[in-house]
Amino acid sequence: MMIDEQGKIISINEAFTQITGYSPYEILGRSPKFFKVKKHYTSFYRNLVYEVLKYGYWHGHIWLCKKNGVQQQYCLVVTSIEGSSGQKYYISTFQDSSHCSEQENADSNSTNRNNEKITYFHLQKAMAEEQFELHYQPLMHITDGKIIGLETLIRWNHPTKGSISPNIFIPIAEKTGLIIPIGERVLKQSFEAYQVLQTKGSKNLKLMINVSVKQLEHKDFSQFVANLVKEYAFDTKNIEFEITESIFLNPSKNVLRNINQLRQLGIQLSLDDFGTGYSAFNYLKRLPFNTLKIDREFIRDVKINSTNSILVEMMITMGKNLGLNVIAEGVETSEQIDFLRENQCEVVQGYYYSKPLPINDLIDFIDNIAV
Ligand SMILES: [Ca+2]
Repeated sequence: MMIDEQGKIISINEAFTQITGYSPYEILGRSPKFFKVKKHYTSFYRNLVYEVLKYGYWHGHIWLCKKNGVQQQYCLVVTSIEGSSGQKYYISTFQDSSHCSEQENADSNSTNRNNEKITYFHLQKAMAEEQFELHYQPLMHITDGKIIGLETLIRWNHPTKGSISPNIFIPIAEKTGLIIPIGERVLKQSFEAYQVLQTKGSKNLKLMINVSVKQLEHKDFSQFVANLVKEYAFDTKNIEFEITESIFLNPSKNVLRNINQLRQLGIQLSLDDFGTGYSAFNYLKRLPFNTLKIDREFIRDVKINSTNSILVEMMITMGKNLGLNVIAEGVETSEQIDFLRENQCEVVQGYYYSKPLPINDLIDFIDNIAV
């Protein structure tokens, strides 16, 4: 997490989101006071700030409240650095306290196991009580501002803990095997929503659905999809499955067979969160992808971070040279749109156009563009 001289959070990394459950949208621009918990006296925080300002460094244990309401102790290190024109920045990194000492390691592991058990139980309950909800984020063409498709995103509306990020519960769903029934439900509901859009007159939109490698490892996955395609009688060329780069780590026979069969069904494949994972560019030719989705991490500060702007340019050029569609994720500002336009990346997704919407709001959104 990076904080500027005015005490505003200006950058977080993906690990931060994974640990806390907060996305950049919820955190950027806020004060670190956001994470205060009652377990610490005000003097604790005052002392921390004093030491960072005086010595440029602080480390110690700190309790933080994650988005799901769970308070956890971390090892925090804060260091101050100076920017090129003399302005100060503060970098805070925190690690699970288990990394701090062996004894704490043992304690924390058993706590983690308990958390997992609770979450597994909660996930099952969430399925039974239909606490999952699908939202759909529009994919937009920047030259004419028309919608060309949508990505299905899952939410967990917990009755007491509120909205829980998929970053928190999908890894547990994957670990426990619950990703199979959850993924099936996501597919079925997405198809239903897509059918609604078609009856409302939105034909030929691209339907993009996130598919976990764990789903692809299941031997019956492509058969399940084939049955669904038959049931809904969609033109499969409009259906695209988003898969992350972890697919390249020793894909099993089942994964390769499922991918083949999905391709035979006419389903397109998209490489999701491109740039964050394992893929050396030459991996790209190994599996038959149609689309690259450039991860939001690169898009976010593309106008202020020259490394990222070079990387994004490269990704766009490379994707196009390989004959792939290129989509930029997490687009929020007109500056980013300008940059992407200059670099011929025409399809984008992000808050600049729309956040993920429930199906009825998506229908309104489409109607409003059409007017
Ligand atoms: Ca995705």
